[in-house]
Amino acid sequence: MFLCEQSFRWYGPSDPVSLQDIRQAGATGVVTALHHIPNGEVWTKEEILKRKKVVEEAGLRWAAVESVPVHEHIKTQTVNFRLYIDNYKQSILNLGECGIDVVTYNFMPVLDWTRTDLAYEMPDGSRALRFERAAYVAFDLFILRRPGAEDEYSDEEKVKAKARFGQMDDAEKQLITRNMIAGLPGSEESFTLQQFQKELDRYRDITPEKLRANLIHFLREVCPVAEKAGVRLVIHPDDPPMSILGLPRILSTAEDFQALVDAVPSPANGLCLCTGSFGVSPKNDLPAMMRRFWDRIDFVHLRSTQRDSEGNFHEANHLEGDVPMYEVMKAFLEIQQKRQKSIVMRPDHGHQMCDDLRKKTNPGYSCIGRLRGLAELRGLEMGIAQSMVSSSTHHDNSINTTR
Ligand code: DNO
Repeated sequence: MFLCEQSFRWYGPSDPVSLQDIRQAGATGVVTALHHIPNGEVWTKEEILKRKKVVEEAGLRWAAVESVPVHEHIKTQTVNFRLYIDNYKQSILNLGECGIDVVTYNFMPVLDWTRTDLAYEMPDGSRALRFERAAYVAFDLFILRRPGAEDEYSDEEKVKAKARFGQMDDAEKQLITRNMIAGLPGSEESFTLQQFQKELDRYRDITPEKLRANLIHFLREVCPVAEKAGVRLVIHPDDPPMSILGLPRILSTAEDFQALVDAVPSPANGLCLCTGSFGVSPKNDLPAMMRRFWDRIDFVHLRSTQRDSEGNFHEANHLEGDVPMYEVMKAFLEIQQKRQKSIVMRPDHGHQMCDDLRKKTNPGYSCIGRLRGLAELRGLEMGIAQSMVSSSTHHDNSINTTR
């Protein structure tokens, strides 16, 4: 039976979580990126092999890249974007030649993932990442003061945001600014308010249709190279799955990914199914998406979120919240049997808890919370796998695993 390849994200040698920690969490794979290489430059074989060696010397496998970032000029098709596409192709070829065959990327303009609060206290004292709608609207209207923003919110939202802003002291205003635009781990970019407004201005004329066309152009250029290199590109969905600060976002639903497949049917055009990102929208049926895109999913992020009727959400424990993790895992196991291969999975994010509360950690990427997540997910997988085996044979009901 094919079970998932359990992996852990690692930000590289400066990550406070060590490769040994990752091994002790029970992961066999590492998901990492060469964050020290400036966005847009080629990842040389030398640099790739250096990282690969470090990972392998720790007894682990470099299972997926997350991410080779897509330069903003590619997304907007401005200035020297052709050079950046050529560089991207070269990085993919180099990764393929070094034996790395899953590459994650995203096409979210300017900002990667976004939260208002990185230390939301849960009833058990652990800390979670949270998106608070009123604080977000308050940031947009009264801190960023984005031109035209008032037209995008309802009167009720504006009243709530005003009240929320009134409660903020200077420290909170600075904190929310930092959280929103100074770059969460892995985002590759960070901005001041002035720089950020400039970035927004560059997108003034970029509609969602235009952004999608630019993504399709990028995929038409890069997928043939990826195919040759034996690499699958997997796009990470928008997090959260909606437009942020007026910026277009085009990978928030199943139909968004379908549009990419229709335009670029290349087998190299894949999906990173991030249940926490897609799961914020009640419209996304995650087990159905897993089954629908079964042959294009080569990387899975497992995480849950808890939303409320006001548009707030926080990150729940991995087996709680709105993501139906049992059904997701069942579908995940099914597609791996159908594909006859193991697919890389990582427990996404995790609460800051226990000892980690007293340490400096990367938001969402502390060790113990993810270790808890992985342990729970592994147990869930084992239970489902065992019952799948037991119901399919009367004689041998042990799991003969292949990873
Ligand atoms: C956040 C991550 C994202 C992701 C990128 C992929 O925790 O899931 O930063 O790595 O969007 O390109």
